[in-house]
Amino acid sequence: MKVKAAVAHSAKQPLSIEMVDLEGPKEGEVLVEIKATGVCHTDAYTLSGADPEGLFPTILGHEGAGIVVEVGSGVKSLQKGDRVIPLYVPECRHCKFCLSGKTNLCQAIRETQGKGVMPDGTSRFSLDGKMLHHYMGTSTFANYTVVPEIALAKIREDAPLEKVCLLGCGITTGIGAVINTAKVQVGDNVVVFGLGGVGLSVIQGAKLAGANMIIGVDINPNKKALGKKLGMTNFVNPKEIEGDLVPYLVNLTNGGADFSFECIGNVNIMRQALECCHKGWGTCVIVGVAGAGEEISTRPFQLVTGRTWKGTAFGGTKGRRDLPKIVDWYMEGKINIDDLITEFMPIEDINKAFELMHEGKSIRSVVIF
Ligand code: NAD
Ligand code: AHE
Ligand code: ZN
Repeated sequence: MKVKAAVAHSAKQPLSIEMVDLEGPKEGEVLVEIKATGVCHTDAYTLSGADPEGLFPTILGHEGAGIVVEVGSGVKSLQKGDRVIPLYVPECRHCKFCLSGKTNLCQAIRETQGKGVMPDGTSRFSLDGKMLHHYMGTSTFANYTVVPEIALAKIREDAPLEKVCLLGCGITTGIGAVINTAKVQVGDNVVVFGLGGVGLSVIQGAKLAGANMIIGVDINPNKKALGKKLGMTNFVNPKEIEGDLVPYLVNLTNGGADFSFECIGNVNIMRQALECCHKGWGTCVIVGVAGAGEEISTRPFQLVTGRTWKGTAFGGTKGRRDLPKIVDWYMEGKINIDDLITEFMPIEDINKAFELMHEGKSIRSVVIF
């Protein structure tokens, strides 16, 4: 079938709206009509050319929601009409990783996903007879996409897809980083670096967890108001303080953060995020995605003296198990999605979403098909 997609022909070029060819679902696959998709910083990161797994031409997008149109042979858990959120971290429930109970990082299809193809090694998308790569196993910048059954979370019918699409990445990642990865406890002091869709959701997660101080750090002063609304207790603009940021934060938290979260993707800030943690027990959670070839460093003494560096993908969330519950939280008013949406737009305007992100003028743009 012909579908409308925003095609990334090569790195650093604007997306091009095209009618592309999409093959139907094969065994274990599902055809989904995407109704809405958010634009995450990771889409911009891959488009920038900094992603070692960035393959072109491709159809980006990994923060979508839609409706099942057709299921391939062998698909048992989904049927036509089901509301779904595509998962870039699938949940096969059979692999060593799924069965470990220690991680959400299902590896059943990770290799082919990283190569931009479906589990059978081929792509369902093409343009003028030339193969287009899938992206993160989801490719939600198209009004129809094909996704493996194990990479779809079925959600309740009454959830507004133009809102809950953001649970496909940024909001779930931020809240999950706090609850699943850090396991923040009542009374903890938390520092969040970068107040985009992810960092602001760390703030909401920290508030839900009962944190004491929730300190937001961002160089964009316009992030302060929404941070405060979501539960931030202190805002720090590194450009406005006197002296170095790390001692400033250690002093502000009376010894250091119990937990810090890097939600930018900047390796220099990752170091500051570790070093502002409390001696003896503070933990820094890396959420931001850094470019190819970049590395983090610190004095090993920082670790010897009890600080921990860890990371999180999709906030440690097992999508098929957890997303229905997180959608319920939204429907019950426990988490805020609406205030993080700064723009709705048609797919024809998707390049504007990237511009707004780079100009610091958006939190999340949502494309509605
Ligand atoms: P975003 O662009 O919306 O937000 C980034 C924020 O960081 C902005 O508010 C910006 O002003 C701020 N910032 C930039 N440089 C800064 C600096 N030097 N000091 C302080 N603040 C600074 O991005 P997002 O969509 O919220 O994503 C954040 C990061 O998380 C990205 O790297 C993204 O790729 C990554 N991410 C990771 C996961 C995961 O599963 N690990 C999931 C989603 C996103
Ligand atoms: N392809 C990059 C890594 C990108 C990355 O870290 N992706 C995160 C999700 S970001 C969502 O906005 C993730 O889930 N990683 C786990 C995984 O298995 O990819 C690279 O550096 O190669
Ligand atoms: Zn994302």
